[in-house]
Amino acid sequence: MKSLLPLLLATSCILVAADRGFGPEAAREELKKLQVADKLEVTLFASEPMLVNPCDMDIDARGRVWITEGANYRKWSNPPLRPEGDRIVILEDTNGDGAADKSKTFYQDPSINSALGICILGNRVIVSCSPHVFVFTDSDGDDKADKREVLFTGIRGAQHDHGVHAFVFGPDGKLYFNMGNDGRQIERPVSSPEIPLHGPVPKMESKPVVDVAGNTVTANGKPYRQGMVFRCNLDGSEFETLGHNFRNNYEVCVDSFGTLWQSDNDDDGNFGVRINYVMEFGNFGYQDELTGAGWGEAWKKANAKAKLPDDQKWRFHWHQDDPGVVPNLLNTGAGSPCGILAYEGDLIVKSYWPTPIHCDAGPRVVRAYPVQPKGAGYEAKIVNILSSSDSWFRPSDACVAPDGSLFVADWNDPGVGGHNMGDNKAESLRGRVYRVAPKGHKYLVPKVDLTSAAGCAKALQSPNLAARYLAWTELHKVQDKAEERLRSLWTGSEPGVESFPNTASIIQARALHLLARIKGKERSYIQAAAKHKDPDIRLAALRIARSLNMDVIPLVKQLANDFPAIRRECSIALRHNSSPEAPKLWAQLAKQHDGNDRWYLEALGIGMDRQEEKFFQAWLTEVGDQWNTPAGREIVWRSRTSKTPALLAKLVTDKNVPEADKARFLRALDFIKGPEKEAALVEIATSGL
Ligand SMILES: [Ca+2]
Ligand SMILES: [Ca+2]
Ligand SMILES: [Ca+2]
Ligand SMILES: [Ca+2]
Repeated sequence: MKSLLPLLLATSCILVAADRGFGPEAAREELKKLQVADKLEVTLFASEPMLVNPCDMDIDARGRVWITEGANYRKWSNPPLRPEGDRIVILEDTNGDGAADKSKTFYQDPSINSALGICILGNRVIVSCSPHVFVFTDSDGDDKADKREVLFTGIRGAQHDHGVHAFVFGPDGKLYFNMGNDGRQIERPVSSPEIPLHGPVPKMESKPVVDVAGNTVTANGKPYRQGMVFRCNLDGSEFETLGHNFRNNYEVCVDSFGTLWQSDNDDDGNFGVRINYVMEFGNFGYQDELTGAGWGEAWKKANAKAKLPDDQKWRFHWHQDDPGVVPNLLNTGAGSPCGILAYEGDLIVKSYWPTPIHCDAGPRVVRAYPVQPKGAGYEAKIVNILSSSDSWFRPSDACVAPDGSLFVADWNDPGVGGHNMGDNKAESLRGRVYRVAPKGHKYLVPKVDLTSAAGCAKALQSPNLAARYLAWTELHKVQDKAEERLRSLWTGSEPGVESFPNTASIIQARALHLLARIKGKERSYIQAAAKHKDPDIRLAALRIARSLNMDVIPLVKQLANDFPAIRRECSIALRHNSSPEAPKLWAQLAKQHDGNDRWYLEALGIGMDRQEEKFFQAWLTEVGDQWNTPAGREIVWRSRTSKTPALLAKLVTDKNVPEADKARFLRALDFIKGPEKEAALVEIATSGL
């Protein structure tokens, strides 16, 4: 669901809509057009009229599918196709045949028309619907909401695909979510967050969110721009901006090591859809960082001398050649990226790694992106899981069920949303949910038992996030009473671990997050994790220490000569760290830059934020007159200090530096202000070049 060319397509297909079948029988017929990856099978879990127009989906620990509907999407909300408002429905398979046979309405109200996000946390449900993020509570367990609260408000992008998106529960007990570039700002209520269960949201006093870095979270270039991604506590406190300058980053997912994955949509028609590893606190380059100019300007400038091939456009679209921009993980061409998840089960993809699985409603495909580390970053492949020759197949979201099977919601429309829908007759709105699993794999959902540590430990191993939330919360609550059981997961001796042979470290990481949050034991578990044989566990150790506001200096010292990805995380841990040892440690990390690893260079840049002068000087002191090496030149290019302009001027006026590199060094000067820069410009101008 995202703005796209199919607007045209949608209009031309409206005529066809009338001839199309409607209801379960038509859905079963269209199911035959779906193509699924080898050894897997796709079945129909639910169809209209049980649900229509699924905007977003979550699956609870009992394997029930929750859907936010979008019958009242855009112009169809005024007057609404459904005057009572859009619904949140719960679809349940009560007899284990793999198809829903029961549909309940959890909540219905115009205030959740076309809600783009739903997240089930026990008896609480977080619903993202610009301008608000609501928390609904079912106090008596009858599957009907009893209480409505406002967690965040003041977000722009109401009835827009680029507003606020779904929340997910992280392995650290925190919430992660994002908003596209129409969200722009976020506020929190000042007084009681509770409002009447139904009806328009009453006017409430609110104030802008200021994040942990001290920045007001507003897309005004000071410093944030465009789409952003966030982390906060369950109550919305300790709010962090983890990345910015996306266009329409549709959903974020986080794996058990705490690594974030996201998709982002291009300016439609420019073949620039991308998948990102979200390096924390990075700028992802949709607009010019300095001026906020659109990417077209950079593209025009680049083409002024000679026309560049179109397949180079993405570099300019995401300002990939500017210092201070984190590289893309994957470019996937044209599309309309929607829901994403970090798959950590063993039914769909056999991987030693958490695998992002993602819906792209444009090319009508659900893909897995198996990821491998590469230097301080990652590389990924593309594996198609589900696609269709039916032009109405529009995968809007994917979720993993407690048995590890993959559920896919299908908006079902000739277009991808983007302010339009061709399926727009109230009496015949369509929407589907499919289940993908190995052939013949029955939909059996293990019962979650939270009354014992053993039951919780089992649920913590579930591939399903709602089950993990329940387990995490209970295990965290009982603290050291669960330590023994968590230790056996941590050391790999828990029987359950054997059923996830490929994901042993994933389970260990989940246990670690809890062990390191047992009061008084934090340090000893983080220490053990920092010495662990799996680099991702060492990486998690640094992240947990940061999350607990511990002194990270001893850890950085310990890990400062480790693999590039760990050193990347060391640099990020030094960001805004005021220890007198930080500059020297950063210099130690900088000296290990190989000159080619852009991920590493950007991590160094993030680490030196607000302390550029001190950190850069520490590096200069160490390297002395040996700064002018391939790696040293990159560090100069990325730095923004009073010492930088003179060094850049040296490079630009050096006859041995190739012309293309000179252009890069000149561009780097744009990011620096002050008299040193002016002096450098004069030097370059008078050098006779
Ligand atoms: Ca059934
Ligand atoms: Ca209730
Ligand atoms: Ca989702
Ligand atoms: Ca539809």
